[in-house]
Amino acid sequence: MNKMVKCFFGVLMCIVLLLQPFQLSFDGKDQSAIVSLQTAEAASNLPASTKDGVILLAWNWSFDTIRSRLPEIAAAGYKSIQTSPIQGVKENTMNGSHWWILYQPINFNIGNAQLGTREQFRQLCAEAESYGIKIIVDIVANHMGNQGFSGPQAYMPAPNVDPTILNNSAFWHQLSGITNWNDRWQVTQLGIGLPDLNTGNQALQDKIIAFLNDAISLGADGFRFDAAKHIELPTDQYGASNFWTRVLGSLNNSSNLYIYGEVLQGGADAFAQYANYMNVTASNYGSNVRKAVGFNNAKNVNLAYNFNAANVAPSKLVTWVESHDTYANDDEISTNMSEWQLKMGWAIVAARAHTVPLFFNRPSGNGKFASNLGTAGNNLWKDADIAAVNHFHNAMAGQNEYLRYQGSEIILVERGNKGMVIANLGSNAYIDQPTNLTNGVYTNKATGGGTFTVANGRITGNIGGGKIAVLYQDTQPVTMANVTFTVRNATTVMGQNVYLVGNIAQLGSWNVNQAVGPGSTTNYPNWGFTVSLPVGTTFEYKAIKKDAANNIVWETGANRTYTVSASSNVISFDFRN
Ligand SMILES: [Ca+2]
Repeated sequence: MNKMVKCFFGVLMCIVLLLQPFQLSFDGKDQSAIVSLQTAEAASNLPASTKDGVILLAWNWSFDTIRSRLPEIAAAGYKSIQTSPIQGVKENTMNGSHWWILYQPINFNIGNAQLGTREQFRQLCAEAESYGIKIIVDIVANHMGNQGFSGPQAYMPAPNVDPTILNNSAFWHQLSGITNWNDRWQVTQLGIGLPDLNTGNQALQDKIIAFLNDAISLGADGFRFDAAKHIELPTDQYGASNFWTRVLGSLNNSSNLYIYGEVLQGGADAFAQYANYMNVTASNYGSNVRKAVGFNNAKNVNLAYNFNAANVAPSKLVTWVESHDTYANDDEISTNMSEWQLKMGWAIVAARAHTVPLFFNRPSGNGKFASNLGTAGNNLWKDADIAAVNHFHNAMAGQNEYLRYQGSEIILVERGNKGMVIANLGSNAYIDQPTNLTNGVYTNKATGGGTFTVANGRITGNIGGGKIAVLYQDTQPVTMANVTFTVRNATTVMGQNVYLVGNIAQLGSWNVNQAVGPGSTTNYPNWGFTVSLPVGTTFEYKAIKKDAANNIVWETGANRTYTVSASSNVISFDFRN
């Protein structure tokens, strides 16, 4: 069934469910039946874990804003969503140009005016779970909000900082700023224009640990540590502490968390050392990708090869074309990049193996900060080409990469023998390159369209100027899920049993001789069945009563319908006499 038909069918199903609320009941923890139906297909196309997928940085989006967009986010292929910081902050402004307020916390509690409450955060995590989407939370643990922009006030805590933090002098480093960024002690022990917390203090660490575990208890799946470079390592020569080992070692469910630190490269960054404790941000690579696609530089795709990350394994790197800092900060490092440049950069970054690419969502509207805090940004994150590259990334999980170049304006990112993304920064071109791809004709899944042919170890085909080609065969692995049915109150006479029959092969294709059953009668007159079915399958079915002579009693009324979810599939209904 094609996608259009499926979508239309999904709408129909919702109406059916609304009209017949008592005929099907679902065992949903937090998700409704309707959500399960919408999510089934999307979730089945996302990889299992954050490290195999791509992250949407839903910058400044409130919890409710993110929650309302989950179907679109899943459909666009994002495995994970990174929130802005969720802690209480020093002001309640919603002015978009004051985004930095979210990086000026006053406590280690969940909830602020811009993003929402602790309960709204919980609801977001619960609903994201039903889509197979992970929630990564931005954590500000290096510093608190300050009193003013400049001078000594920049290093004084805001008066509304949690008094149990504000009034404990042991919780603060010296209240002055870094003057030498090549001095590791200064980088970790002095302020970055903000009052620096004494992150080596165990009682302060305990507050942070409790906060992180609270977020985990509500469903957080990982953390991005803001200004991680400014929190000392156990291996630092001066100013060392056990912050990272003790805090990260105290997290509940830690083996399932994705943790990365903002370790912007430059100065005394100790970049490779951080990678011993967490994943880290390949900020130099972002700079090179921006140059590669011609931003303030002559286009040169060869620049997009080297991660330039102090030999840290690519599997420990978070990559991006731009970050909220390069976009939003006063130095405007990437602010003037065009959407086309962003898209081409993303095609390269997200086509590659091993790293976890992060897509930054710019604010919507005209001007740098046109939209209010709490609202969604512009729509580039769900652009058809961006989504096609995301789906490619997901489908290629586990495949190694091989980068090829056709001149300085065309890059071919090949993954195993399964797929390839071609980004053409130049004019219309004929691709003719060696390849390891399996022989065949590949249809471009990006908007540029067209087909490419692989034969005799070469790939050939036409690509439009400034276009992306996303090439791979649709051989999605089928995920199976158990679906349990309980047919209630189906009383039978001697020799008669209850079966399920439906329009799919696993339910006999409406052939009563191949119906599933008889059901378990542990709780007669209820009949239980468990059937393993491919996730995403939509099917029609009915219960029947059948005796040894093959006399059939069909349920009355319309066929029942269901779509197999990736998570819970529990169906229970009364036999319609
Ligand atoms: Ca610090």
